[in-house]
Amino acid sequence: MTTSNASLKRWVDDVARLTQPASIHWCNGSDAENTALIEAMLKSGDLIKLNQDTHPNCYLHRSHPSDVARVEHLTFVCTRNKEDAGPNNHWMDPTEAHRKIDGLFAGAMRGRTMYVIPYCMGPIDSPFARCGVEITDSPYVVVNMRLMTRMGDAALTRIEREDKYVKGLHSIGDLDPDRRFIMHFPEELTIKSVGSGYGGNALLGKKCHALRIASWQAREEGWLAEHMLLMGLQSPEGRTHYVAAAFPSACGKTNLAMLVPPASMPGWKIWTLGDDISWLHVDEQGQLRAINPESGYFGVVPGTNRKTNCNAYDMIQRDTIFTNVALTADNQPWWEGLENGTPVLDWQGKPYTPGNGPAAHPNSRFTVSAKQNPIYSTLADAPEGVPISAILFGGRRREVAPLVYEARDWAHGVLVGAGMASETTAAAVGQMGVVRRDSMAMKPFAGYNFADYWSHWLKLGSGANASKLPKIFHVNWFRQDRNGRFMWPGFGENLRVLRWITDRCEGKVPAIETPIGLLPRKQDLDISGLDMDPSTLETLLSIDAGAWRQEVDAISKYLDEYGSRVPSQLREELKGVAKRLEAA
Ligand code: SAT
Ligand code: MN
Repeated sequence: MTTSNASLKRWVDDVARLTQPASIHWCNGSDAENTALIEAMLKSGDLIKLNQDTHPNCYLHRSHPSDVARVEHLTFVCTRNKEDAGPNNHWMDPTEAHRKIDGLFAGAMRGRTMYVIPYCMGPIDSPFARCGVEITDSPYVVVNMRLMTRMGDAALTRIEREDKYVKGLHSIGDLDPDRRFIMHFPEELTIKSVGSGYGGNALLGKKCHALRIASWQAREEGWLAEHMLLMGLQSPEGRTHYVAAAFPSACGKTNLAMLVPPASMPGWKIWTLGDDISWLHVDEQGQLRAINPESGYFGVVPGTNRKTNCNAYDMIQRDTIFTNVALTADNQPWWEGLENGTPVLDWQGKPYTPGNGPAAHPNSRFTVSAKQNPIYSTLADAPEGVPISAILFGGRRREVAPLVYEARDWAHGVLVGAGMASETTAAAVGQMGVVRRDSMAMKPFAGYNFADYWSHWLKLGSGANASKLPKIFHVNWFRQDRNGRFMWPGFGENLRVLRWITDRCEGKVPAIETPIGLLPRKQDLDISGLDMDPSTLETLLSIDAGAWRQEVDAISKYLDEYGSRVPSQLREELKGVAKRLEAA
């Protein structure tokens, strides 16, 4: 197989000349192709067959022990002008970056097959979808991309028609962390990644394309590419609100997107459209709409069980690729938080010894088709996307941030998102549990200067055509008491908060004006049936003016890091909060 598109053909030839593969395989996305790849990986040891009686069509992949998470310090945005990448990104001059990484690609695929993967991010017939081609020497990447994107013939047809696509070049190289780089060239719609086979470093359609490159494209074209889950909330009366929510990696996006309503809220129904990325645009009626560019989930495994996320638990019992989980004696996948089974081999395949660290890697993952989700919304395939009623921002904050508050308007909401902070997690290499600013949960993913990104958000909301903008909220499920215990039960009970949010969207309940935004009245947030005393709810819904003054100072210093490019409107919004706090 090959292509009728001359530029694509030329690029593939050029890459082959550089990387010297033994053979080239154009991926068509068929079942037969997938089966053959899995067979080959079982033979090579890249995959391990799991217990097929309990987990039909499930496989385990063990990545290199030094290659288990995204590597932000090795991830670069290479723009001609350094300022365009901004202080939020590591930058390298594009000429220098190409030279450096092409050196690592030279001969990198010798003896290996080079796979050419045409893929589409978003419904194949959607005007908001965008295509890409990933070239890789990893069959594990191919089978994952098949689940995570619309990959194969239909995508290739669209690419040949449009003649515009993101070029992604990937090789696992020798997996030496000293020869590992993830480089983005947004001006050339190009990604080059070498030396890692893991998730966000290697599945280039995901974070590299659908966020870093897409955010750049989105600014040029007037839309938004965001690190947001996408879900529908259907009330007992049958009204459905669609909500997009930004949380940093490993802060519960997958769980929230698949929420199971608590017994206390009969008649509510949740629909999942996406668990990680949303592309948003203002339609001709001035309504903000969203599509999920992905077609699968690459979710955190540990902690997943019938109680925390029954939908995810059910869908990963078949046709799933597990990465870096532990194994039981009868070859079932095992992870911390699973209610049954005993691990005998840890994620590295070594005999499991309790006390020697977790059995499954904390960032172990499942890859599964979204269609396996029992509450999958078929609107995830709608070319026009869904109308958005509310945008949520949230992080892991053991203090300061209340359970929920509403921004006063769009511009204030942009400040709420820009000032977001969260404790770091195992999804990226580095220290865990440190609070850092993570604007809109995009710190690792915005493909350009955050200051310009905030301006773009403000501009999108002030456009004359944006008449039906969603409300913006901030939530924090992770508040802790003095003894380090979580104060809010989380998981399904989060629907109680989401109900308040939809009540606000429908104008059903008033809210309390505070210096930082609008908070629920206690009587509007139902805690009946929860083992929670009213004083806890009071704390969850209160604002410590002193702590917030410090927060405002911290946000102000953070904005200073972005210098004169910071939109003055954002500073004005922050001044407004400061002034209201002063008066409080
Ligand atoms: O590794 S990924 O970027 O794909 C997952 C995540 O960290 O959000
Ligand atoms: Mn993510």
